[in-house]
Amino acid sequence: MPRALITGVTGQDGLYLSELLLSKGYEVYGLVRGQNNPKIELVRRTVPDVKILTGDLTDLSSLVRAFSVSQPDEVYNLGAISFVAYSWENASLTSDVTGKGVLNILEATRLYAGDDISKVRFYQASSSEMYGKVQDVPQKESTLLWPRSPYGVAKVFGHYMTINYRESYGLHASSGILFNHESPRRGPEFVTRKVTQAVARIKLGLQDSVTLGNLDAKRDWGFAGDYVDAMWRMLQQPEGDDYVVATGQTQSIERLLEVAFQAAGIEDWRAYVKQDPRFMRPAEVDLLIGDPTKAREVLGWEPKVSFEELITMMVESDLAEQKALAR
Ligand code: NDP
Ligand code: GDR
Repeated sequence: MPRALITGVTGQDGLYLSELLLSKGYEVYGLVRGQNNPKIELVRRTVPDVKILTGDLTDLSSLVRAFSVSQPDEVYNLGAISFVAYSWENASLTSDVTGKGVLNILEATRLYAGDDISKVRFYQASSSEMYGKVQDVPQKESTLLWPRSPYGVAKVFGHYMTINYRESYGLHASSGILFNHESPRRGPEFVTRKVTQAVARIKLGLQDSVTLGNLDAKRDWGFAGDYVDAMWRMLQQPEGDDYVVATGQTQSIERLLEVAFQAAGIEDWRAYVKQDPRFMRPAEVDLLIGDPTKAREVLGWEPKVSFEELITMMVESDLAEQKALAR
């Protein structure tokens, strides 16, 4: 039975990846940070077969212990401070967790492997935010990185450190440059879920409007359940490498609003949307659209859920959740 260690198991991707690996017969260990982390219950309820370990990406010895207990064949580093807006307010912490945390887990991986670096494979959750002020349209693996937030800068550090461990030590290390991916499990701080949750509450008469920031930004949005499959596929290749994972299509926030409100049977979204500079960012990433050709050709990966299906799925899930809460 192959063994996997996942950091960030309490997050959106951690839950989907746990389900995928368990369905493939893996023994799955999940790293959970903090004392009495409330999300531990979510993991226990959603994926009860995951074995929970305590640890933090900023604490190398906790990572070394997690490796020693789990003895993994595959490591998926999904843990991060992942909210871009928050990263300006907590830039140093974001650098420590999202950036230097990658070095810590790479080092723990190398210490665990000892003389046999081939005994473990490593996945790093890199991000399209690294492209920032985009230098190519669409963005591909070779596109110059130009991050626009402390989060993006920290991810660039993690990305290059992953490549460096591959080149320096021969570690089977892959960096998945994933574009935005969403689901009913998406945190409510991110724009898709903020919108679908608000649409559900507006439809049920629990809220009058939703207040957003920049409506012009464009993102390449896919379904998280599809994207964790690409992570797994990367670690099944003969060599580690870097891959863009994206749909190849981009949508504006305005289009997101149109689709989400329509999914709840509301045609005129403009009547319910306000803007506030509070939600604008010091530097914006205006346009993301990925070129997933390499992932398709090498990994045989393709997204299965369309943007419209994704947003409709999220609105329906939020309607059910809000109805249950209002009862
Ligand atoms: P989430 O924000 O849902 O999950 C982040 C996870 O990281 C949580 O489990 C969180 O734990 C954990 N974490 C935070 N701080 C630490 C720490 N100090 N030590 C250990 N773990 C920590 O993110 P997603 O699931 O959406 O994303 C997974 C990864 O992929 C992240 O690295 C993200 O940056 C990256 N990514 C995501 C994309 C997306 O569109 N979703 C696109 C590209 C990359 P806790 O619950 O305790 O806070
Ligand atoms: P992003 O996702 O920054 O792309 O990072 P987010 O959903 O936060 O923002 C997307 C775009 O929407 C605009 N926006 C708003 N965003 C939020 N959160 N709230 C608002 O009210 C709002 N109004 C407009 C933003 O300005 C932005 O342009 C996500 C995270 O998952 C990262 O961890 C990941 O690396 C990238 O996707 C790829």
